[in-house]
Amino acid sequence: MSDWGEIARARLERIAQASEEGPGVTRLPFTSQHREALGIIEGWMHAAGCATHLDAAGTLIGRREGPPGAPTLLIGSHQDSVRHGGAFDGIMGVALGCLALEALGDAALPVAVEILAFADEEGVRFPTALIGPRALAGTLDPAVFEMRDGAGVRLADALAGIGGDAAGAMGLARDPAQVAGYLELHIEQGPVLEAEEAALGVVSAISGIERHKVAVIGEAGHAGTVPMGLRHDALLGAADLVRAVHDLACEHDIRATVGALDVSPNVVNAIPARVDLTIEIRAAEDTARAKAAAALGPIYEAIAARTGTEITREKTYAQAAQACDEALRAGLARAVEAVSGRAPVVLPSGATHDASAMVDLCPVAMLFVRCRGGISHNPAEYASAEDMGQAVDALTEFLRAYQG
Ligand code: HGY
Ligand code: MN
Ligand code: MN
Ligand code: MN
Repeated sequence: MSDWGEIARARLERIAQASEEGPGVTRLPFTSQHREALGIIEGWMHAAGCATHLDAAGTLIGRREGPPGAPTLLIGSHQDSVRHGGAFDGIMGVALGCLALEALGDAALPVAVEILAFADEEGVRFPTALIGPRALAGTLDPAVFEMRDGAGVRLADALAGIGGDAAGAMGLARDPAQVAGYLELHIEQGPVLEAEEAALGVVSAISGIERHKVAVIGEAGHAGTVPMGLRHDALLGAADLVRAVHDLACEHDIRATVGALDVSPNVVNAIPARVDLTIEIRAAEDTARAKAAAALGPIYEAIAARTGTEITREKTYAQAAQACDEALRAGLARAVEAVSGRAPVVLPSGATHDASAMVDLCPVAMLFVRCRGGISHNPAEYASAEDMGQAVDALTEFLRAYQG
């Protein structure tokens, strides 16, 4: 095992402390935890021989110069986590990118290299995500800066709090001719590599995703006096909907989740008046996702009629499915084979990533690292030092062989 895996383990253990209290890692964008993490990541980038700066979208960039006028190869992932998430999702890709550059030493490359630590991929604090990659790709919608978090803080103000600048972020679009491509190393967050007994995998495509905000509106009433047949129980409607979403996903062979649900008035002796919930749909093909989303309409109508409720919905987010670049994939596959002695597992990504937005700027490719038990978005998320060491070796090998 290369020492790089051991160094990665220690660094990730350290940066996991840059978190709110509570189980696992909670490091949301533009917070004091994010600021603490930036200081640590800057050290990683300096150790890799990079000059660093924070761009206006809150992305920390470590740059290693290449030949004059050469394009730049981007390597990165996100620094933020979900609430009480794991210590590897996102940040591991930043750490391993820095270590591969460190391992490379002063070997000449035909390109410049930038390591990118994006501020916000999870979209947990604000109802948007991917600000950093979208700024670089020139696809950032300025409206996102007016969005507010649960405490009413404007995104623009939170961004300014760590030294970013909304107006400046709108001017960060890179010239595609100057970008050779984008690589993202990421924990698999699923069970496939473990089942295949493989440390590393090369990603074929990244699933598309859409999110809906749904309200089931019934009528509050006394839990003791209203007969069952006369109720308009919002939670009964929501319960039917949760089951219907599950069954729809199984039928369409896609993934759909009711992840958040809020009952009001949420008291023991009142019939629920209203339930607010989210529905998230993911699929490797956008047509499959659209078909499943369209099937929700009649489901809402049937449940509303059956339970005497009204159901409203709003699509709040969508990201198209993205294929990874063949040439970059082939380079990663050769590198994985060189360091592991076996052709890599090739698999789709059910999770979305910063790469999903970078594809609007340049060719992208992803290297997955085995995830114990396929557990992620959970404090138990784990990648072994050995597998991380192999990922660093593979990325170093990729860079050594890279012809631009
Ligand atoms: O939700 C996702 O797929 C990613 O982890 N944000
Ligand atoms: Mn991630
Ligand atoms: Mn995640
Ligand atoms: Mn990502």
